[in-house]
Amino acid sequence: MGKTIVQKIISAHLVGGVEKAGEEVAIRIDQTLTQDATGTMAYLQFESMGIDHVKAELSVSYVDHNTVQVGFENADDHDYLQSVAKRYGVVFSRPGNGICHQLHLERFGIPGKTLIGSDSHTPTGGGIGMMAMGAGGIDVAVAMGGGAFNITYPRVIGVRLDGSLPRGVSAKDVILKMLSKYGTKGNVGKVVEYFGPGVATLDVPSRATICNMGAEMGVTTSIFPSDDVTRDFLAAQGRAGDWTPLAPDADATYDEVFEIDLSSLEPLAATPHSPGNIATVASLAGTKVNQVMIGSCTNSSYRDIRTVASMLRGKVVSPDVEVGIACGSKQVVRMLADDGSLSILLAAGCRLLENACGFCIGAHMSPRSGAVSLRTSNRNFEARSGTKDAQVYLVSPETAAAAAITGVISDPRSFDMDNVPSPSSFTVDDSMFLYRETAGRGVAGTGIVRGPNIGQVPSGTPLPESLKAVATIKVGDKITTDHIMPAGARLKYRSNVPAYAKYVFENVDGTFHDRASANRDAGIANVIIAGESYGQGSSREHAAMCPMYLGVKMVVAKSIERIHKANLVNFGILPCVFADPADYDAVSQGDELDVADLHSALRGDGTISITDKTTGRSFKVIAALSARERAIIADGGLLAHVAAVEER
Ligand code: MIC
Ligand code: SF4
Repeated sequence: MGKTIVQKIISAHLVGGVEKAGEEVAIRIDQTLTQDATGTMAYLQFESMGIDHVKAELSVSYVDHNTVQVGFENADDHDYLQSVAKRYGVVFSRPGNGICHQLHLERFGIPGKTLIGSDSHTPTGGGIGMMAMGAGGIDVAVAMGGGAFNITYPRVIGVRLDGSLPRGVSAKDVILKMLSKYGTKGNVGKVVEYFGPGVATLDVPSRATICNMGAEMGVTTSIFPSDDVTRDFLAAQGRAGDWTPLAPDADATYDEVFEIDLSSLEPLAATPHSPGNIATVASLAGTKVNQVMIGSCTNSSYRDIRTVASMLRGKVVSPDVEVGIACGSKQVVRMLADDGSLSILLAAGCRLLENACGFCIGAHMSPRSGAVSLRTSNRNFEARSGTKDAQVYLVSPETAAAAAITGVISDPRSFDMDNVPSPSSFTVDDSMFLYRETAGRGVAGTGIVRGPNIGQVPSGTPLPESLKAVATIKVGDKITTDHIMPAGARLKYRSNVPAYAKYVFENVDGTFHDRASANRDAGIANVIIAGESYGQGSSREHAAMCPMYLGVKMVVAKSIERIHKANLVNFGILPCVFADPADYDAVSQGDELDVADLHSALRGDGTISITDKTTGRSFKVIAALSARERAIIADGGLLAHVAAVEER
């Protein structure tokens, strides 16, 4: 039977398991990427593995998240990352070079290769035909050391694209259309493959935007074919030799097919507070806007910002709107400077921000209280902008620029704008990538710089046979990793787990840290009770690592998202789902729970009985884990497991 693109890539990289939807397979990883906010822990874990140098074909360490440098912490992290990259053979992208996903697409992505990154938007690489996936830092560390990456062999959603996008409608509207169909939950274990005649009408950055926000659907990854458009993009980046064609077999079949006629799309927006709340821009027109932020790894390409500049040419932004522009890379900034777009943006009154994650992660540019903020980024979770009551809408660059001019949400189709063709040559300047010559082997004897902000990775303890526990917190559906482990102002504690753990669930229940640590100190295990789609969003393993540090032993939810579930396992927290979702309603926060016979349950089918001592009821939960995951949990997490295996 014919294969889809993803099936072909998996077959070519398979090192273990059976190629059957729903089964765990192990695949070889060609390239890895890290960013600074997850990277310090990833490299600390890599160091603890005792491997002499990286074994992947290419590993790149980007610094793009924490570049604000208020206090010494960010700079300590940067120095550590730079020194560890040199020592172990990792290419280092200096702060100021740009956002990891945009840079990786421009300079390193290769069709048909596998990539994992310690960032959930790593699937951006699908725009160039890579099988690119987000993962926890420790999984990236394992892949850097030449180890396999484990995924569920996916079901494939084939999305057939027809027609071409009308003027004023762009890639963001395509992925928002996808989100209106598939939502942000219920897509675990699937990948999205785009095909059909409409594919050829989209340039690589547009394809990358679409793959980037596939992360919001919770799919493992999204991918486009590698065709003439891909070839021309690589050639324009001076990388013609990296191109290979990639297409599904003629008789490939998809598990389901969704058709989008690009010509019929209209401008869309994700309304507060979820990327899955989709409305048409027309239906929101007239809503007063206080802030417009253009950039992030979703929409910060030359095409995107140049289009915005063409809309702002000769105009000044509304006096009531604060407008910020953050380009994706130094390449983008230089090209906009050379073609005059930068001057247009500055003349229009835009605030030019550093080419980094910045506003997207709430590191700066938080809107004023109660503001309406239109952003071209990918997540509008409550409080992520840094302002809890801000109303964040996710829109295309065109819709953002229209609002910047008028001060209200406006349909961009009636505005003048250039149709920006894909450049025949990009400005290539790799001077901010260090250690390319020693990539893959490193420089032995390099001292690793560890400022006071560089802490240690906490270690887990083996899973006991039974737990005397309490339901320390009960939360609802769609709890994101931003709810569990806030970023923004707290981002600087990423390398210091005891300091960062003080903020677990900060915006959900400010007392959680004190209650959980008191339980831990009294020998009582903490259990998190949650609804659907627990752990949506980012790959940050701190959302497992910090709860582990606070003595959380179990999460019981209606469903758990892929990367977060893997992170829970890696940090020795048992991820379980209710056998009967109705039992969720019967457990209350504060209930005392008895959990018995854990090891025998894990040796069996994973069904665990919990007695709620407060209500006297018993209910069943299921730990659906592979044999590999069960062994990791039993030993108290991946690092403890590796040490235990060496000892045995
Ligand atoms: C995000 O967009 O939420 C982040 C910040 O890039 C995260 C990574 C992190 O928390 O450091 C992600 O997407 O994985
Ligand atoms: Fe950075 Fe935002 Fe992209 Fe995350 S989503 S990598 S914070 S730009």
